[in-house]
Amino acid sequence: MSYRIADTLIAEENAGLNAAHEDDYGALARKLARRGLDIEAITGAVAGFGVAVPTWGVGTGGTRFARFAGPGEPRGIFDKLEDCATIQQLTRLTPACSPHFPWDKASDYRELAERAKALGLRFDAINSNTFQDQPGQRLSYKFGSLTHADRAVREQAIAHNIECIEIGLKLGSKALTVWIADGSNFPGQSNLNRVFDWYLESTAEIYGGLPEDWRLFLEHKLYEPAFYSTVIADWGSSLMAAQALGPKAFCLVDLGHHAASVNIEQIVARLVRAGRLAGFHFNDSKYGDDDLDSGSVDPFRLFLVFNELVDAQTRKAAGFDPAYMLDQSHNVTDPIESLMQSAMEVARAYAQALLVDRAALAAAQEASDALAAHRLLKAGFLTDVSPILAEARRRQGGGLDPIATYRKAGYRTRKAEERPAVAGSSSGIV
Ligand code: RM4
Ligand code: RM4
Ligand code: MN
Ligand code: MN
Repeated sequence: MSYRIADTLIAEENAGLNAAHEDDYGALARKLARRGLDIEAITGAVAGFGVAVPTWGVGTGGTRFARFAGPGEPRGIFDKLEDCATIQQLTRLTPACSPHFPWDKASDYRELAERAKALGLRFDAINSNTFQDQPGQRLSYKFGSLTHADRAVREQAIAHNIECIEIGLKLGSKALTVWIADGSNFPGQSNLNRVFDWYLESTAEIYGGLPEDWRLFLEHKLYEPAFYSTVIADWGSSLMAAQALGPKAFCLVDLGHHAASVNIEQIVARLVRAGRLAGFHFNDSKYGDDDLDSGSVDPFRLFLVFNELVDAQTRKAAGFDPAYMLDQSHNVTDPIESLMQSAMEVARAYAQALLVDRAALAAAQEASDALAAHRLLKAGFLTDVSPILAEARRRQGGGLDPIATYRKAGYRTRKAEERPAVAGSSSGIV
């Protein structure tokens, strides 16, 4: 039997923190009441919020220079599920995980689905991978996959995506996320229009293989690993493709996939308006696709994204049903701690955005009162909603201080004993 944190330990740890927590929650309730806000409504909304954990995030990540493995890393998808379940057990914010194939291949998907269910998890969007070659693979993706000049390579990449849908059906997933690394390193290396035609042709075949109730998430990224041009570099290309494909195709926003100064919240607003926002891969960055922990560098930007989302939710924007996922690389921390912290930061941004007085904001905007409008946003952002997050966790059996309880439990040490390091582990992104 592998080690799991006992619920009784969480209860004991919570008991020691509860008096201070209740004091803080009561104080925040009174403060919000003075602003005409009912804390219970916010706590209820946070309790209903979920963000999926990427299975590749529970392994230690690395850079193109090195990966410094940590102790007790998951050795395969079953270990990864256990770690994902631990994150959910303590935070109650991550009821689903988003798998990546072929990294998470299993010999028996029914067994995998049952294991996830027993751990209280479900599967969110399936991620395909045609950005690497796998051992024994017939044709190489070195010069592209869905947009390779050779039809046979394109067909192989399409077949992989169809296989991902088949696996996803067995796991109860309802979406496929396609991110391709295709692009070029030299001006002139590829015809910028021709490759887009191939992208549309290939994704149309994948789209044709979607079950009725599935969605296709198209993920754009500015650069890397291609450094001159990337086929689906931006939200404009992504939206053109989604609109060409049909109503089940949507545009996924990975926060790290834009030029450094791009206004991501405005992109979110445009995609909501077009009815094509798939959802998010949350992370943070300073320079590029850094895959740093959500909210660690620029929590205000995360808040501004949620400000757009709450705006859309409040006015019941047509077709608005975003999927929330984390997509991070944990190079210097315990991935479980980073993922717990990140899920809480994402929920924090949501709670802060819920505090914004939208009627007053609309009035300030109508009156062209720029400073008043800005102060209304800041009032949400600057409120410490930690007691709300803690209360939402506590009510669902989670930890008042998840990271402290995780450390107290000695989970990682126990896993280091149970999971001897294996060569060539599929953990983490390098
Ligand atoms: C670094 C740096 C060093 C080089 C390594 C491989 O980015 O440029 O000079 O030794 O790469
Ligand atoms: C990419 C992109 C994809 C993720 C891979 C591992 O940069 O963000 O979503 O699947 O990394
Ligand atoms: Mn991503
Ligand atoms: Mn990325």
